[in-house]
Amino acid sequence: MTDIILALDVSTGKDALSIAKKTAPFIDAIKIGYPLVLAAGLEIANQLSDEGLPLIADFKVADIPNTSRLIAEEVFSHGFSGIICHGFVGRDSVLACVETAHDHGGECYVVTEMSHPGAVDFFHGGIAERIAGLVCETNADGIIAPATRPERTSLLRTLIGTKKILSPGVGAQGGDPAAIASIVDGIIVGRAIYEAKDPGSAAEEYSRFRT
Ligand code: NUP
Repeated sequence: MTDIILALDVSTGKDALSIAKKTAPFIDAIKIGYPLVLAAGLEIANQLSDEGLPLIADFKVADIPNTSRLIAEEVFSHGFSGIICHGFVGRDSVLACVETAHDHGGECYVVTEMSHPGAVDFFHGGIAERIAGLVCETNADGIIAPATRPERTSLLRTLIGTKKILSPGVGAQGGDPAAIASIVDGIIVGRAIYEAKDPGSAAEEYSRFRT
């Protein structure tokens, strides 16, 4: 199964709610993060939940275990079903997010390698592969891996087996959904949908890659 996940990085609650409504029939989940939450507050999550779609909190949590756990508790008490954390912080911090997610019946995704060009400065050379190992050891639910580098995401697939891969970087960052859809469980799309003249039609276009 390949889901379409809308990255709703708009800067007002009004835009977020309107785009969510227009795109909801064509998407499988909504991901929000700092841009929207800092602008509209975490309460926006409760309002977005009216669409009946899973909500993923992309705070890329990267802190000591206690702080990571406090962040994750706050996330799950606001109705999110998933959280994204960084993996480079190490096993104990990842575990804090995973355990808190599971305590609440939610999921935790760990960033293994980012999608932007600069990601190769640090994530290459074995780091992404080590993080993939950590994902298995901590019983995390899946990884975030780049649509901009399908060959790397395919390699990471061999390391995590059937755990989920959510993949950002299609559209605005240049990734081709056709090249990644068959190897991942979810394609994350932001600007190519929410900046489109007609976000509903743009989402419908991407829904071709849903399986
Ligand atoms: O490696 C990553 N790349 C990435 O773009 C990890 C992410 N979480 N993201 C997020 O995916 C990014 O913060 C944004 O919310 C979304 C991609 O948006 P866009 O480039 O499609 O507009």
